[in-house]
Amino acid sequence: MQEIFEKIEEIALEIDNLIKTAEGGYSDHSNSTGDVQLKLDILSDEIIEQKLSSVKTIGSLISEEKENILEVSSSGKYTVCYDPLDGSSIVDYNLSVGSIFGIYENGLNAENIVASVYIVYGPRVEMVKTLKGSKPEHYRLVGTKFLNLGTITMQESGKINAPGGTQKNWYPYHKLLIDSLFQDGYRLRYSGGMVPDLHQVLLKGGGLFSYPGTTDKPKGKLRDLFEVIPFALTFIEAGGEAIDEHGLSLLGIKPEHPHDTTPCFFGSKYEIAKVKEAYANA
Ligand code: AHM
Ligand code: MG
Repeated sequence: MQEIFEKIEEIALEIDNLIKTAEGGYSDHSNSTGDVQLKLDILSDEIIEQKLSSVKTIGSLISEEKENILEVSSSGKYTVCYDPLDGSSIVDYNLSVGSIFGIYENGLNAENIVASVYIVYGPRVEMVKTLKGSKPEHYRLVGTKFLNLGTITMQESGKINAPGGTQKNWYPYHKLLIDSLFQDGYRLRYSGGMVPDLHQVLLKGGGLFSYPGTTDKPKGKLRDLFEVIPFALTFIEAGGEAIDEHGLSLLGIKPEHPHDTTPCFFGSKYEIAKVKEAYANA
């Protein structure tokens, strides 16, 4: 596992440099979900594949940007699933974006995730590393080294509300939930990048990030293996919660296909209890 973490640190430095120096805009290609890929998506994906395919403990790699699983070593016990550059719709407008990694052992179910790492490329580059059973560790890039800033623990409740999805397509009970949080004094914080948006909820110790099922996308938008499950591990180990639209832990989901999506809610305990209440009779 240590070698995987070291490679991810090298990847973070390279992708950070790429974001700052490479050409923006779209390529001529689409990914497996049908999104037109940015040039930066393709280059970031290449960096990760090249760095991780030499790690002997990794058996296979699955990228959000590719349809197929890449087998890299027959002796490797881990599968690493990654979103190379999350935030395609905002990176060219100079908002913060991220990379997300989920490390799985013995099959691609949420209960088999053993570690997750995400990197935020913002005014600073930060990384959060979570091993199953331990508190998430928070790092900041200083020069070319990641400095450990300590562990992350969430409080019982927070003050921010990050509601994803197109509002005109929200179900009425979801709108009631979001409106009630604002009525209670919560402040809107939503950039359109799940990595910085969730990072903010975590570091502020509480609040809610939601990406619900909507009338046009009943299964939500965010992908299980690359986005939802890695962040679920981080939130739960930090003492928060991460649930689906049935109020069940996101660490129980069993994707049928690598690119499946699930409606998802991440937050501190108080706000997640509010989600369960709002969705109970949905
Ligand atoms: P991407 O992987 O194509 O970048 O999409 C994922 C992003 C998340 O970071 C973010 O939470 C969500 O899409 C935002 O979607 P929307 O623009 O519908 O709010
Ligand atoms: Mg993404």
